[in-house]
Amino acid sequence: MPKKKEVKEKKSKKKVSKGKDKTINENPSVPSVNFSSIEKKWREAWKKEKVFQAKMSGNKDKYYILDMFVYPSGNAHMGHVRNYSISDVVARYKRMQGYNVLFPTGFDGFGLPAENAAMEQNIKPDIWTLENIKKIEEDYKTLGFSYDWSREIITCNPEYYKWQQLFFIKMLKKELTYRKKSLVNYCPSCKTVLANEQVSAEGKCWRCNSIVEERELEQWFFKITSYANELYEEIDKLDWPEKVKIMQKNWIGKSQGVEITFKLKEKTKKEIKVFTTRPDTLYGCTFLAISPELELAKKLIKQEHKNEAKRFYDKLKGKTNIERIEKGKEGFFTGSFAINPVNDKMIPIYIAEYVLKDYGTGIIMCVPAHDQRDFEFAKKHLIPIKTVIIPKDEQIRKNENIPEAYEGEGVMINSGGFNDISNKDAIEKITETLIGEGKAKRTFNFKIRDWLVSRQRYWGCPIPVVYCDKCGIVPVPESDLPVQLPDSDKVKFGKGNPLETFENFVNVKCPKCGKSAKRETDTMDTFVDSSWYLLRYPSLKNKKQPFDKETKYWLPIDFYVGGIEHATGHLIYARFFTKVLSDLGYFKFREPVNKLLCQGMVTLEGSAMSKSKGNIILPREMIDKYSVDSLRLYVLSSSLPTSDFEWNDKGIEGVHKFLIRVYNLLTSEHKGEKNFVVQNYLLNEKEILIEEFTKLMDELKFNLAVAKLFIFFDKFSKFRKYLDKKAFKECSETVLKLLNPFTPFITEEIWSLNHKPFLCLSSWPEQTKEPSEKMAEQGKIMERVVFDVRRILNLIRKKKTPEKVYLYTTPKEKEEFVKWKEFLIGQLNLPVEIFSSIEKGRYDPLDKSGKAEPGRPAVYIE
Ligand code: ANZ
Ligand code: ZN
Repeated sequence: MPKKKEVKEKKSKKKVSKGKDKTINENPSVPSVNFSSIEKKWREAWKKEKVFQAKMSGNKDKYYILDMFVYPSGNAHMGHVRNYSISDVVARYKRMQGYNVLFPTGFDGFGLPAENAAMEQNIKPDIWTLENIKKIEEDYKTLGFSYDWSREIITCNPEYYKWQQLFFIKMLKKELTYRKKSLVNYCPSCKTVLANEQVSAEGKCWRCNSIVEERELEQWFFKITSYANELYEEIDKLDWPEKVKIMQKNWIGKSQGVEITFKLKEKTKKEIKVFTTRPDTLYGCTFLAISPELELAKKLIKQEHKNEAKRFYDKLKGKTNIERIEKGKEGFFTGSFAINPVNDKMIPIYIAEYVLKDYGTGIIMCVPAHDQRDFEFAKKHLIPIKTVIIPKDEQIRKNENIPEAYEGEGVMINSGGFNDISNKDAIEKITETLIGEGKAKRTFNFKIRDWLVSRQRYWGCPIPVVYCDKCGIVPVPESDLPVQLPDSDKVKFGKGNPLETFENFVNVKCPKCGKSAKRETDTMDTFVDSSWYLLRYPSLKNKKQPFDKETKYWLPIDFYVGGIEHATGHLIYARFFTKVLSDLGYFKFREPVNKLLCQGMVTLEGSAMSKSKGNIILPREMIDKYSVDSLRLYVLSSSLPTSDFEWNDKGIEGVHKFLIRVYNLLTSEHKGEKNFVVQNYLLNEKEILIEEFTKLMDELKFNLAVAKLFIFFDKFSKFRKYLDKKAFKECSETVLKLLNPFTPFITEEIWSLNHKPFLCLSSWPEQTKEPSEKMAEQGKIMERVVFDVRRILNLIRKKKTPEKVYLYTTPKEKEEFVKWKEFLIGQLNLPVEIFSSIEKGRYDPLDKSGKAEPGRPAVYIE
C-alpha cells in the first residue's frame, strides 16, 4: 500500500464525514499500534502453551517441513529472514489447513570458521559456536518462526555425532567407507592440509601466504559411486525444480556407451578395453590413447621410447587436471600397437595427458576426424585422420585435410559393410555386430567420484577408528562411542591438526589385541553432519536409537527450502545417506525430500546483500523501526519466493502502514447501516478471495496471494459501513486468517480481542458458498465506471471542487445501477445520482457526444 493512496483517502474521508457518514472508525488519531509489546506477549504465549510441538497422530495427514539449517557465524541476515519466512508461512498455512505439521530447526555446528576464530582471536571453537547459536536462536524467536524447539539439532553435540560414528563403522564393514591415496592441498610451512577455500586464487596459503603444494596422502572416502545409478534414475520422480534436477544429473553424469575390446599386436592374449559412446566411428579410429597414470601405460612403453616418456612425465607433474583435460595435447607414442576389431588394422597406442585415469577404462579409441580433442592431438603428433561420417547434404566427400573435427550427424563412409547408412543406425549395427563376435559389451559410466570425507582438523566429528601395527585399521567398538573431541581448553591451536599433538586422544589401546595403537586424528567433512540431520529430527528424543517410528512416520520431507548453491553437494549427499541408511535397515524409504524449493537471493541495488560488499540491511533495525510482522510480510509480498528480492525501504513502509490500517479497522467498533447490494458484493468478493488466495498459497505464489488480499482489504475498508455485524465479522475473520501465516503477531492479537486463542491453531477459511459469477461481473462493471469517473474528476478538480456525480445509463441498466448506488458513493466519496440517458440531457467532458453505452454510463459532474 503506497503512501499516496493513504493520503488521498484521508482527504476524501473529510469530505464524506462532512456530508452524511459518521460511522467510519478508521480514525487517524488512533494511537499507533504497540507492535513490540504485542510480539512479546504472543511469543511467550506460544512458548508457554507449546503450540508448535509436533506429535504423531493417526487422524491427520502429516506434513514435515524443513529449511536447510544454518552454519552459525553471526546474527541472522536478511537472506535468512526471507528463507525462513518462506518455510514458516508454509508451516503455519499447513497447520491451519489441518495437517499434522513437524517444523524443526537446528545448527550445523562444526566447521572451519570456528577453528579459525580459535587461531585468530583465541576463542575456543565450541564456545564461539555456542555463542553464535544463541544469537541466531534469539533472532529466530524474535521473528516468530513456528519451530518445534523441543527437537533442536546441534551437530557438534556428541549425542548427535555418536550416531554418525556408528554409521561410519557400519559403512566400513560394508566397504562403503575405504581409504585411498588422494591429492590434497598441503601447506609446507603450516604443515597442514588445507581446504579448497583456504587456498587463494594464486595457489597460496590463506594464513602464511606460502605456495600450497599438492600431496598424495591417505584419505577416507565414502563410496557414493555404488549408488550412482539409483541417484541418477530416481531424480525424475522428485518434485524438485527442473534446474536442480539437471544440475544433479550433470554432476552424476550417467553416460551410456560400449566397452570395445582391442587385442594387442604382440602377446596376442593381452587385451585393451576402451569406453566409447561412438562405436559408429570405429573405422575412423587411427590411434588409441591411454591415461598416463594407468599401470598398463608404463608396461606398454618400448625401450626406445623411454627417454621421451621421462620428459613427458616430468612435465606432467606441474599441471592441474583442468589444464590437462581442456587444453592438453601432450603425449607420446609408446611403440606398441593394437588391432582394430572391425578390420584388423594395426593402430598405434599413445599415452595422452587428456585421458582421465578413472573415467571409463582410462583408455580411449581416438577418432581425430570426429572428435576435436583427438583432432588436435593428431595434428600435433602427425597421426593420420580418417573421415567416416559426412553431413547428409555434402556433395563432395571431404578429403583428409579438414580444418577441424566434424562432430555432427551424417552418413557413413569408409566403413566397410556399414557405408551409406546414417551414423545413428551405425551405432546400433556396429555395436550388435561386435557383441555378436564377443568383442564388445554395453556399459554405463558415471562422472561422479567417491566422496572424500576426511579432514585434518579439530572442529569436526572424529573418525572412529584406531590404527594398530598388528591388526591394521580397527573400528572403535560401538559401546565406546562416541569418540569425543578432547576439551578445547586443553588443545593447542596453531600449526597442523591440533588433535595430532593431543597425546591422551591419540594414544590408545587396540580394541582387538590390547596393544598400544594410535587413534585416527582426521575428522569428518561437515557435509557428513548435514547429510542425515533431516532424518534425525523426528527421532531426536530417542537416546537409544538413531531412528525410530517417528522417522518412519514423518519422512520423507514434504517440503524442503534452501539455496540453489546446495543443488549438488548437500542434496546429493543427503540422498546418498538416505539410501545407505535404508540399506542398513533403519527404514524403508529411499529418498529424503519429496518437494524442494530454492529461494532467490536478497539484493540491494541489484547485487546480492553481503557483509563483504557492505550492502546489508540489518533485520534488527527494520524490526525496531517497523515490526516483525511488517518485515515478514514485506519480504514475502514483493516477489515470488523463487525470484530474487530487491530490498526497498518504501516497500516495507507501505506494508507497515497497511498493517496499521488492518489493526485500526478490525479493532474498531462496528456500527453498520446495511446495504444489501454492497454487502452481498463484498461477501461474494470474500468467497472469491478465499478461493484465489488458497490456490496461490498452494502454488507458493505468496506475493500474488497477498496482492489479492490488499485489494480486498481496500474494498472492505471502503464498504464496511454497509455491512451488518455478521458480515463485518466474517470479512474480518477471513482477513485475519489469511494474513496470519504472514503476520502472526498482530493477527493473533486482534483475534484474541473477540476469540479464544490461538488463531494460529484455528482452521483455514473455507468458502461458505459458491461465489456468484454474475455478481462479480456486475461488480467489475461498477468498478470500471468508478475508474472512468475518477479520471474525469482528476481533470476537473484543478478547476473546481466537484459536488455531485450524475450518471446517465442506458434505459435497460438504470435499475441495476440504482441498486449499486451505495457502492458507487462508497468508492467515489461523492453523492451520486442515476438517470436513464433519455431522462435528461447529457454531458461528458471526455466524450462530447456523451452517449451512454451498455455498462458505460455517460457522466456529468457538478
Ligand atoms: C570414440 C569417440 C569418437 C568418442 C568420437 C567421442 C567422439 P561421455 O559422453 O562424457 O561419457 N572418453 C572415454 N573415456 C575417457 C577418459 N577416461 N578420458 C577422456 N575421454 C574419455 O564421453 C564419452 C567419450 O569420451 C568416449 O567416446 C571417449 O571418446 C571419451 F567421434 O570414443 B569417444
Ligand atoms: Zn591390534
